[in-house]
Amino acid sequence: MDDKRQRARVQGAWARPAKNTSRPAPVPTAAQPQCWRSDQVMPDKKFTYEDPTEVNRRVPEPRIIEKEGCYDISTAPSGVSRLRLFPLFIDPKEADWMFEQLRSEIPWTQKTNLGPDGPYTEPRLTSWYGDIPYTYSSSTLRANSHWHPLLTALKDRIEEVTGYTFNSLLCNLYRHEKDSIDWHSDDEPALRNNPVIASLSFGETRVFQMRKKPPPEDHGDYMYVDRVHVPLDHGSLLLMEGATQNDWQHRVPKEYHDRRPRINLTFRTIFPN
Ligand SMILES: O=C(O)CCC(=O)C(=O)O
Repeated sequence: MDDKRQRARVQGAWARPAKNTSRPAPVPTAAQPQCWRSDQVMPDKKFTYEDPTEVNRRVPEPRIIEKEGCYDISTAPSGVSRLRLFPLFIDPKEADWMFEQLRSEIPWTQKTNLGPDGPYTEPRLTSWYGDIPYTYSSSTLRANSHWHPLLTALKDRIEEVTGYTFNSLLCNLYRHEKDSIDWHSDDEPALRNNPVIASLSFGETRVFQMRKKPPPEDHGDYMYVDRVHVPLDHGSLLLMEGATQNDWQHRVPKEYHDRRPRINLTFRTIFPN
């Protein structure tokens, strides 16, 4: 990325003419123009190099994760941030009919949040399953306490494979390329410290982007942070564990060419109070 801040700040300066020069520089007089003719001798000058005062920082290329595996994306005092990707968690044929059922049978709604510039409607549809309502961005999603049987079956299958248990689910429907979710971490107090999030995707592939939170000395500047991109395909499962929600943010950005609908289910564990 071309950015002014990327340029090396090399400082140099024209040194003054050496004191004991054998060729004295001609002094311009009123009769002489204030420029040098080709037959005149230039004053003896040297270019002196000084070390750059600032380190040249590069914007790192995003790391692309698309193969099945377990990836430690960072290690910090807060712990290891770990992703586990299962690209074909659901067989594509099975995923096809699941997608259709979820799209038509989940009670989708469009939530209105309160941001710094006032209320705004989310650019996607959502539905929340759990024992208690879910509050984020200063507004609350009513809980569907009666789980759709397909959602229960998917939760059971994920619990069996991962060894984790979940009691809540946020469903997201991205209707087209303009639907998105902005940078955030799943770090609401009700999720407690180091929550495990299991994210199951159906339909159109969209890129799940992650960026590491910057160190305090960068004062909230995300320019040079590490980035990870995970294209989430039809039937894929992504598990986020450890310090991932503490140390990283994620989003699914808008796209600029046609995209078919996509459903994402994020299973979580909510602790009341
Ligand atoms: O759609 C996705 O893959 C991400 C959803 C998400 O970030 C969330 O529900 O918090």
